[in-house]
Amino acid sequence: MSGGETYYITTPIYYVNDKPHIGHAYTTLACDVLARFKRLGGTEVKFLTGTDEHGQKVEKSALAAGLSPQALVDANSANFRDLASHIGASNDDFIRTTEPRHIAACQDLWRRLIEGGHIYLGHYEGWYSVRDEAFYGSDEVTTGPSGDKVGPTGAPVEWVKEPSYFFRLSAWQDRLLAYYEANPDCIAPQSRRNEVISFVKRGLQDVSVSRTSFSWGIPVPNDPDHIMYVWLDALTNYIAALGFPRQDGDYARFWPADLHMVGKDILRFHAVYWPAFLLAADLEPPKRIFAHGWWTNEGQKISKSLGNVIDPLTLIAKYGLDQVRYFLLRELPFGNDGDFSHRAMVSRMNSDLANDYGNLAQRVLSMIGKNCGGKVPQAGPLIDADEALLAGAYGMLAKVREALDQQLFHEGLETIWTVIRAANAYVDHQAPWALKKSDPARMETVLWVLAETVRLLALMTLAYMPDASARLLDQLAVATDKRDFSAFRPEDALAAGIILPSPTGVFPRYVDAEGEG
Ligand code: ME8
Repeated sequence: MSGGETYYITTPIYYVNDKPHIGHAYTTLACDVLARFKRLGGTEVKFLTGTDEHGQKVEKSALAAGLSPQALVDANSANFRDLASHIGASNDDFIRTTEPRHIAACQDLWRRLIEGGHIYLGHYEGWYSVRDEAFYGSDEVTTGPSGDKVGPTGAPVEWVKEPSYFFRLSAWQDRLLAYYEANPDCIAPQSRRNEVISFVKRGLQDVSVSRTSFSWGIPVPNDPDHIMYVWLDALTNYIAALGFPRQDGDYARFWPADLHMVGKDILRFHAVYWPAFLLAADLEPPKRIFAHGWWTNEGQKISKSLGNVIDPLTLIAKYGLDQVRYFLLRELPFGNDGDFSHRAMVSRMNSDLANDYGNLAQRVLSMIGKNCGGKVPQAGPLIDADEALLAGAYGMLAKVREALDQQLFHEGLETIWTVIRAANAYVDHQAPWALKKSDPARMETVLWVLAETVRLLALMTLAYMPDASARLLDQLAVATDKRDFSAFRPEDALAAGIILPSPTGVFPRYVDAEGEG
């Protein structure tokens, strides 16, 4: 595949002191859909996720748990690796910041920044939040409800005073603004881009990039009293996974990243610090950073202290993997904040999946089973209604691709559901059950048009709901080498006479113990 189109997509690397929750699952899932969709289109994809294992927060958690930091990160990193596989993520790599390849990349980046005169030794005195692993200015710190000082996120801050290396971020304002200007799509959504630009326009201060008051981090080259600030360390994972400091191989093929997917909480690190570090080191900044919104649970902020953290594995066990994947990407416009509720989940599951999509497939496949001897029917001449449905179905690919190129997952699904709804209306109008006696040839045509539409729908939903879509393709006896977008054309349409397995439903209705749904 070398020489063809490539796509490099990354999730944030998650802090290991937390247990994986729905928010982490959401970001990884969004990346997974894009990675799968691109692969189906023949693009060579690298999809990276991993864990962020250094920093004061981890050191503190380990101490509290009576473990060495390494033992803690080994145990907890595995939870995130498992999460990726439980939500069906097709990541090509999983990076841990305690790995030698990552440490080597950070130290090399540091050397480049020192050699370029972008880092100098000074003294840091100011506020630091261990929970956010972030430095805050006095103007960002307020007194919280319990009388303690808190940062803008509500996390406690403490006053720290220590020798520190600084990155000369203040020198990068104009070059960052020029980068945003020259690359209008590099930060999305637009409202977030505007926020970043106005933040940079207000002026940038140099950032502290090393710590001396604890030791769980990557040693600064030639100054072992210092460890690197965890964000400089963490951001470097995106190039470490490509083999940096080597600049051949994967680095040459995949850098700059096509997309860093992040939550809105960490946009500033990705859209301001990271491009500045890269530009200073003479490396290219990423092509695009998308900051999505935050989920709440039944209207409340999700937090460990409120005890309302949603465990993705519990959700999957309760509703099903494809159902959860569908819900998370359909329920809200990607980029907005949203609320998780049992009611909304069940409503999507029953109305969109069971009633619309599942029922369409089930009706068509069982009518073929009963009336066409379980074989793909033979299409006769097509009438306008047939052509219209098929044209809509073949037209989906370009529209969904356009939506996904802008990370508009919900719009991609809306396009697909327009065809599902049209197909259900077509079944009602054409009434193939009534044609069985009056015009069996026409019945075959109608059922063929529908089966071909279901084939296209199943190809279209493969990236979002891989298991259910594959089961639909199984039921249409679609060969494994015809399960990508090269087969999304009339030349690869279902051929009459092929024997189909007996149909089984793929989207069950959800019925609550309390009778809800
Ligand atoms: O910030 N809703 O790691 P982290 C939606 N290690 N998404 C959510 C969410 C919610 N309620 N909660 C978390 C870090 N997320 C750093 C990143 S990258 C070089 C270093 C998702 O474990 C969202 O993507 O706190 C958010 O940005 C990320 O988890 C934060 O993960």
